[in-house]
Amino acid sequence: MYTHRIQSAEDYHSAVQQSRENPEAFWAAVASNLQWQKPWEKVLNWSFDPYAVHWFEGGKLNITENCLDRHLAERGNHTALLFEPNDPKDRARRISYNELFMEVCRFANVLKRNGVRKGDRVCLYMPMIPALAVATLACARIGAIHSVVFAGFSAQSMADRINDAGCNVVVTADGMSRGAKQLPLKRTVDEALEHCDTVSRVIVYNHLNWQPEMLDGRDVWWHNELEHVDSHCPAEPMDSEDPLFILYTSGSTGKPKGVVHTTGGYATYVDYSFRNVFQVEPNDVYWCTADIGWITGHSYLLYGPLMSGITSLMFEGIPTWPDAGRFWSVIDKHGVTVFYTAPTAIRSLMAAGIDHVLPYNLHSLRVLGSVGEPINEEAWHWYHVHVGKERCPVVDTWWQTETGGIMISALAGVTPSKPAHAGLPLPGIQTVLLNQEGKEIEGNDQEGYLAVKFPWPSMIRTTWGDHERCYQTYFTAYKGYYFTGDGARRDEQGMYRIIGRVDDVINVSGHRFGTAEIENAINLNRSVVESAVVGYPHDIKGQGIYAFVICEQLPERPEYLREEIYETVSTAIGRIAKPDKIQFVSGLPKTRSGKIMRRILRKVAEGDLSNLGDTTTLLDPLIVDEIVAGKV
Ligand code: 7RM
Repeated sequence: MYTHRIQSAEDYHSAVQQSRENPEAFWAAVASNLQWQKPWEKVLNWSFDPYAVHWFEGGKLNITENCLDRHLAERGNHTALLFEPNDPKDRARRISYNELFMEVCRFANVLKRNGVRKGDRVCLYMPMIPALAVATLACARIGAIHSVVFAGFSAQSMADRINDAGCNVVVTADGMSRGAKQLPLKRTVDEALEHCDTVSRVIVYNHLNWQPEMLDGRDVWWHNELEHVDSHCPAEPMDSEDPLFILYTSGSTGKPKGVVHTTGGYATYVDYSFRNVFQVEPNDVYWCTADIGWITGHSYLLYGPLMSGITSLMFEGIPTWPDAGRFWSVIDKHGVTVFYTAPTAIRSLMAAGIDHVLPYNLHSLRVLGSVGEPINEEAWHWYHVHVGKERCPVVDTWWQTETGGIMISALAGVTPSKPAHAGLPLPGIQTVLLNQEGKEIEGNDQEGYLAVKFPWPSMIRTTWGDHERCYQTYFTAYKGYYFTGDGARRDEQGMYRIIGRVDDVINVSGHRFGTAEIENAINLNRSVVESAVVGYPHDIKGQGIYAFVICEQLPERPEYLREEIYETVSTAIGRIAKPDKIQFVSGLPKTRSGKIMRRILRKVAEGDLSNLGDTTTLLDPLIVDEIVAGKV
C-alpha cells in the first residue's frame, strides 16, 4: 500500500489503481503519515446530493503539532521560516522550528488572553512577515478559525468579510512595505471597523515604527501583550471535521463566499500533495511567492512545507523592486531549491528582459512550479530554459481555493510535464470532463467541463453561514459531481490542459473576481447608471478587466470620470480589481428579456470584431455598432 512518496511512474500507476479500488484504504494510509491524537473511526462519509462530506470522523489532531511539535526532537534547530525583507539592504531572518514553536505558543496565549476561544473567528490583515505565519498558526493552535484577508483588499472588503464571519479579534500591523510603496494597514482596519460591531480587540504588530493611533480599550500592541504570557500552550484537540479556516473567494455572484476548510482532511491532503508534487527532500529551501492571503500561501507556503519539516522562504516584497532581478537574486542568495510562482510574475519578468536573469547562476534550483492561471507556452519555455536551465522539471499545478490542494499536476520528475498542460490528476483525484448535459465524456482528445466525481480530503466543506450556497454553487450544475467552473481539454495521453473559467469569473494575475462583484463596485459611483464587465486576454495579467459603463450623460471629460471610477473600485474592493479599460456607452446589448449578451461584449473587448454572431434578437441591435465604434 502506498504510504510515503510516489517516486516512479509505476508507483504513480499503482497508487492510482489502489485509490480507485479502495479509496478508504488509500486515504487511511495517506493520513497515517500525520500525527493524530486519537485515531479516526470512519475514513469517509459522503453525499454530493445533498452535500455533506466527512473525513476521518472521530479522529482528533492539531495541525500545529504536525507543523511544529513533531519536528522538534530531530529538527528543532533546522530553519522553518527564512524571511527575506522587502528591502534587500535589510537583514534576512532565520527562524528555527524551536523558535517558531515558541513564538506560536506565546502568541496563542496572547490570543487567549484577549478573549479568543476555540471556534471563534479571527481576522488577520497583515504584511508578508513572519508575524503573519505566527498569528495564523497561533489560531490553529487554540482552535480559533483564521480568516486571512489579503492586505491589498480595501477597508470595505475587509469589513464585509469580518461581518460575514463574525470575527471578534483582528490582528494587523502598523503598516507594510511593498517595493517602493508603503500601505497603512492599521488605518485601514480602523476604517473597516467603523462598519463592524463584533470586534472587541485589535492586536497590532509594530513593523514599521509608525505609531498609529490606538483606540483605548480596543487596540493593544503585540509586543506589550507578549510580556504577560509564557511559552507553554497545549495544542487544542480538534475533531477532524472542526473548521480550521475560512478563506473568502469570488464566484459568479456579487458577494465573495467564505470557503471553509476543516482540520483532518485539509492537513492530510496538503501534506500528501506537497510532498509528492514537489518531491520534497529534507534539506530543500522551498520558496512559494504567493501571499498567505491566498489559498496558495495557506497550503504551500505555510502548512505544507511546515508539515514536511523543511525550510519555507517568506518574501515581503515584489518581483520588480528594486529591479526585475529580485527573484533571481533571492534564489542565489538563499540557495533556493524549489521555486513556486505564478504565470503573471513569469510573464512580467520575461517582458523585463533576459539581462535581469543572466547575472544569476540559479544552480541551486531543482524544481519549478506554476499556479493560479493557465501558463502559455512562451512563458513556460522561458521559465524552463532561462530559470530552470533546462535541468528542472516544471510542475503546472491546477487547483482552487475550494479544492484546498493541488488536484492536477505532474509529480516533479516522476510523471510527464507538457507545456501549457497541468497534466495528470494526483492519485486519489477522480477528474472527469462533462458535456452540456452533464454526461461524462469518455476517452482522450476531448474537451468539456472539468468536474470531480469522488470526494477528496481537502475539499470545501461549506460556505460560511450558508450551506445551501455551497450546494447550489458546486453540486447542482451537474448532479453527482463537484463542478470546478473551468473548461478543460484532455489530450491523447490523458493529460489535462485547463482552458479557463466557463462562468462569470475573471482571473486577473491569478486573482479571482466575479464580474458582478466588479460591476457592483463600479455602480457605486454616483454618475454611473449601469455597467457590464468582461475579461479579455492581457499579455502580462492573463486576463484584463474591460468595463462598459453607462452614465447619466456621456461625460465631457471621460478621463476624470475614469479616475473616479478607479477610486470607487479601489474603495469597494481594492486596487487589484481596478478595470484596465473603461468604455463609456449609451446602452448595453440586451435581449428582449433584459439579459446582457456578454458574448458580444467579450468579442469587442478581445478586439475580435469580425464575427459578433447573431445580433438580431437584441432589443436594440444598433447599440452594437456604437460599442464597436467606441472600443478603447
Ligand atoms: C490555486 C488558485 C482557481 C482558478 C481555477 C482556474 C485557475 C489555477 C491553474 C489555473 C490553469 C493552472 N486558486 N487556475 N491554477 N488555470 N492552470 N495551473 O489559484 O481559487 O484563486 O483560483 O484559477 O481557473 O478555477 S483560486
